[in-house]
This record gives sequence, structure tokens and C-alpha cells, in this order.
Amino acid sequence: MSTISGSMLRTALRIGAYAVAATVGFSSVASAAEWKFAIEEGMNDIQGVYATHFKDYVEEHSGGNVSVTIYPYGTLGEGADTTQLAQRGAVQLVNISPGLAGDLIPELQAFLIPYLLPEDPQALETFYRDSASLRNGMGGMYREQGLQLLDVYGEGEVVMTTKKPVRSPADLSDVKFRIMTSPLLISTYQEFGATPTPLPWGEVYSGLQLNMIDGQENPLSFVWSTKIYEVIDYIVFAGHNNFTTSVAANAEFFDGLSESDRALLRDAQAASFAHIMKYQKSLEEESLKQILDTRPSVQVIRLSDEERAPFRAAADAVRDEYVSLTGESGRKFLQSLIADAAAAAVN
Ligand code: 6CS
Repeated sequence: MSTISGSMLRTALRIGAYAVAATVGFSSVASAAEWKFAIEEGMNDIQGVYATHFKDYVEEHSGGNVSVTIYPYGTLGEGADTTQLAQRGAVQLVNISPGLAGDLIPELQAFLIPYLLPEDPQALETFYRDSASLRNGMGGMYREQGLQLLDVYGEGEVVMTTKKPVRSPADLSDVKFRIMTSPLLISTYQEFGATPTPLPWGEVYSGLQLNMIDGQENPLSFVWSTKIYEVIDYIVFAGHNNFTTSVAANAEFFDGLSESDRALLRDAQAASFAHIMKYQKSLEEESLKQILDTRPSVQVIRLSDEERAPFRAAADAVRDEYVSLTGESGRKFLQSLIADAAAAAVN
């Protein structure tokens, strides 16, 4: 067995350290890192596609100094769990959706108010990309929770999937409707006439299968990828919302990044936003086709403007409830979002 003296070992280590420093530069030695990114969905879902693009961009442009590990839904628990992990710094990056984070950041629930966001897809993209109240105004809410807001994007129109036809709030009167866990969704579905039932995502498929719930809402691509279409009979388009999600970083991690790593993160985020918008262009159509090809008995109901009217009217009460839940800060945030949504619709 060969032996190595203390001085030989020290020399070898010094040479090794010089070699590393020469290759990557001293400043990037300090930032060589693994960024852990927890998402609320599977790798082939919209959050997974965004996170994969982000990972590829970071790894390609960091010259091997940063690797990104993605933790899809289930590997670290439900959405509420991954948000906590990001707050504690156990993961550096995380998706946080308003539908799951209402207890943590109540103002975020503005995105759950029906018929608030622009309905035209181009206007909606402009809104997500350019809204100052969203991009800047929301930052403080995240900071209070130890998080740095990075990005916000949509995942498509939210459709109701049910076991019976729904054309009016009266049709929802005997429907136990699964909602995500943010409190404002209780008001929304109460105002829509249903019996709202908050459940974590993991219980939705079996809940529908066992008739413990009779309906749920989600974007079509998610209804397809998670096979929810197997356990419902109707897909109802009421046009009441688009699924919003955000990407956040642990605030301490973000503050501790070198300037170049922060720029890398921002560039990766902008590239991933553009990618996910493009990726979704025909996704809803494709998802619906896949659902109907696979299970032709599923019925599609598109509510007319007249049929949507009572659902639109219900939104007023939800806005009032939002303001009473969030107070003055929520009222101001809501006003600024409405103004930005109107501006996006004009441009
Ligand atoms: O309904 C839910 O709980 C899930 N829906 C989507 C589209 N993403 C994550 C979330 O947990």
C-alpha cells in the first residue's frame, strides 16, 4: 500500500485548488452550486416544462458551475410543503400557486377572483409579462415570507369537470366541488352555488372515483395529464379564470448570489417565461382532443354569454370577500391589478 506524507498531500491539494480556480475563476468557485427547484406538478406538466427549460438554460450558461435539480410533485410533498421548504432554504426555488398559498400570502388570492384576468390569450400574456403591480408590487408580499418573487405565468383556462351537466349556479347546488386550499376559493364556489370542498391535490382523483366529491376545476392540460377525465363526465367552460402560478426563490439565497449568478437566474427566468408561453399556444386544444379521443363519452359544455352572466355576477361578492380578507393592502393591490388587466387588454 502506498503512503503519502502530510506535505505531499498539502501540495497536491494546493495544485488541485489552483487548477479549479484557474478553470472557473475565484468568484465562481464560491458560487459553484446546486439549485434545488421544487414544483407542484409532474415533469411533463407546465411547471415541469418551465423548470426543465430553466435548468437547461442555467446549466448551459453557467459553464458547469451551477446545476439545477428539479423535484416534481410528490417527491417533497404537497404545494404547501414545498413552499415551507423554500422559506427554510432547503430548496432554493419553488412554484407557488395562489390557489394553494392563500393562507400564507392572502393578497395573492386576487388571482382567484372570477373574471378578473384578461380573457383574450394575447392580452393575458401581456398582463403576466408587463403588469407592474404583479412584477413589482407583489415582491414585498413574498419578502415578508422570506421569499423573492421571480416570475408569474398562466397555465391555461380553468375548466370545471363534473359528473353532471352544469349550465347555471342552480346546477351546482348539489355538487361537492373540490377546490384548492386557499380560503377565497370557498367564497367563489359558494357564490357559484356549489358546496366547496378544499382538498390537497393528492386526494382529488380518488375522491372523484369514490364519489366523495363530484367536481373539481383545473386547466385542460392538467385534466389530461393527471387522467382526471377518467373519473368525470362533463367538462364545463365558464371562462371564469386562468390558472396562475408564480416562481419564487428563498430570499437569503437570492440575496447571497453573485451579480453574475443573479443575472444568470434572471436570464433563465425570462427565457423560461417566453418558452412556456410559446409551449402553451395549442396545448388546450391538443389536450381536449386527447381527452375526447381517449374517452369519447366525456361531454363538453361551453357556456354562452347569457349562461355566464350569473357566474359573472357572483364575482362581485367574491371581490368583496377578498377585500374583507385582505384589508387596505388587498384593496389597493386589487385595484392596481384591475388597472393593469385593462391596460393589457387595450394594448
Ligand atoms: O389542483 C391542484 O391542486 C393543482 N393544479 C395545478 C394545475 N397545479 C398544481 C396544483 O396542485
